[in-house]
Amino acid sequence: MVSHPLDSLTADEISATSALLAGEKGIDSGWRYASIVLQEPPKTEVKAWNAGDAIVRRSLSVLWNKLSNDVYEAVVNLSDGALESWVHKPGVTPNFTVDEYHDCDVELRKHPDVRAALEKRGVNPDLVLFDLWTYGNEVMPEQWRDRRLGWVDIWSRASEKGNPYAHPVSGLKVIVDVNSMEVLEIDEGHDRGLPEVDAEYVPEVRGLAERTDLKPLDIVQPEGVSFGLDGSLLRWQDWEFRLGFNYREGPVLYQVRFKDGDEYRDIAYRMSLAEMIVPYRDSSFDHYRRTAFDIGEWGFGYMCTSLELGCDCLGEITYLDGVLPNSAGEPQVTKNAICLHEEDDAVLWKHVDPDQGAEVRRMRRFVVSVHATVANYEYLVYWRFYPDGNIECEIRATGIMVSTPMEDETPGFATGTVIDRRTYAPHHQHFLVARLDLDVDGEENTVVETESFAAPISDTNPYGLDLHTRGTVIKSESEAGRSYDWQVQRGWKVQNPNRLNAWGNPTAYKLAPTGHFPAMFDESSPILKRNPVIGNTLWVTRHHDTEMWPAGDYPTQSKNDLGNGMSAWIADDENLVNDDVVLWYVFGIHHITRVEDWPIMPVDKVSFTLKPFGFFDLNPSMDAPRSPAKGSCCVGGECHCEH
Ligand SMILES: [Cu+2]
Repeated sequence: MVSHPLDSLTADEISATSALLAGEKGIDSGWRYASIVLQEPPKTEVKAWNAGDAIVRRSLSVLWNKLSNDVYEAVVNLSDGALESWVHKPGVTPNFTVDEYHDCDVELRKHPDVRAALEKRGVNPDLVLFDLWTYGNEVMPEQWRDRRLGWVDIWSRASEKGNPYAHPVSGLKVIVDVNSMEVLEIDEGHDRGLPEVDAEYVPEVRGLAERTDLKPLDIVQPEGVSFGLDGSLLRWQDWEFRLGFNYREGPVLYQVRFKDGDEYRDIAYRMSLAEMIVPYRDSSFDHYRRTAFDIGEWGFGYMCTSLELGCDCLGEITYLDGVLPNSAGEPQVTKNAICLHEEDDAVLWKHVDPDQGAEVRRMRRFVVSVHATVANYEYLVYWRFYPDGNIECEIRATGIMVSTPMEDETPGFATGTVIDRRTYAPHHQHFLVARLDLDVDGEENTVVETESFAAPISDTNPYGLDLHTRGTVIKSESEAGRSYDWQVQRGWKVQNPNRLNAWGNPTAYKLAPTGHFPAMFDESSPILKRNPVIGNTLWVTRHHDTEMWPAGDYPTQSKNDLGNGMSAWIADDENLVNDDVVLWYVFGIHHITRVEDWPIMPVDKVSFTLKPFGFFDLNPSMDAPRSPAKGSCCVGGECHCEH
């Protein structure tokens, strides 16, 4: 049931879209769908919409003809059952699909030349995994630049139940036309064999006994949960937001508000992860093509997997299914793709008065989470809401690192770390770009770059103690790209200059930068042309409904972001003062590989936080309830502690 204009497409709406396109345009098995997604109504329309108003539903499809490789964007009006637009998009390559990944594996598995190349190296073709990757334009072979081109990495497991990413078949890649699944080239370099590595992570395969000294730890909420979900609308404590899910971003948080007294106050219109770029920082034969744009090239939502109670999420969980199309345009349901739950997070606030005793409140947080498996890696995404007004986005990366055999037992390795016998793991970076369409008390906002500095010693500052702050308004898009500076504790406040708090200052939310690292690329590197966004910590743009993907609408096989990406958006130098602004925060993991990340990587965590900064007139969690003390010594200020 659709009850709001921002509700994600239902299975029926996906089916209706492909059925209509089959009828109107003869779309059949000679085509593939890259995506079918809700065509979100313009922000102005959504904001003007009231419960009970009519909802006009539209889908946006991207599809291509496998024979001609011609790409089309189709907008279907689902309310009228009409095709509203059908636009040819020359010169672009849509995202790759999960179906192509699987089809490629099936085709290569039976391809005689591929099998022969593996057997020549003593690799059992029945124990390999064919890992299809997309190309950046700069590394595509010249003669195939007009094709839908994939390159395939080959991995061998030691046994049927062994780690599929245990042994890279180093020095052997297959180049495939992904439309026809024709093998264009078997690219053969060196053969370094399969070193004897300690790669197994499943206890039974390792022959390892699991430890037995852990007692059960369970989370129970005997009276149920304290949140409510009404359609896509989530309410918990003072928070309210809508939840969406699509093939590209995975979860999307819409219309995030906080109830302050009787007023629901706007904080954000839309928040999501808009791109992820993982360049491997190693130009050798095995790795020079490895520059993954996992969101734009593959789709984060497509990679989301089903979650298991007790393993992935602990406690009283509400699960939501992910409903997405396959490449035939049929709906596919990922059961339990999104986990919603409350968590205990230690202490929210506390003070011990020697006379009156302790006042302490537990921090409870509300979490929206998904897990995506992107080939060898997993990304776990947590959007967390706190009673003090904080919003946190945390990413955990785990899974299996890409490894590579070396020619000899070199102890040090320039572009990676030696992690096993004659094996290194190349250094790489995981850049994430969060799209944060903040609306602090409405759309008219100004971004102020804040810094701290020591005031010089003077008559009024004789001990040099004075610490001052300064703020610089980011005036227009020619100033869009901002870098981090640890020395001045730089941060960014999104202020509403039209609304003052009780103490006379503009209400604001602050982006406290963490998890950022410099891109460390030569200025002329092709990856920076494809995605210049990674060259800065933060970008600020004026809101446009069409400006969604910082590396461009179609980053697969792209040369640059000039079509509809960051460089194009900021070229017109639009005003950013007292206007509707969007923040693009670049963060992630600078992964200098570790031995301890092998054979499976314990989660690496990065996060950033949006904090109220004068948004409220005081701590908004003053009404947090006392937790009933359990068999403890202090209750309601009275302590009877036995020592
Ligand atoms: Cu990594």
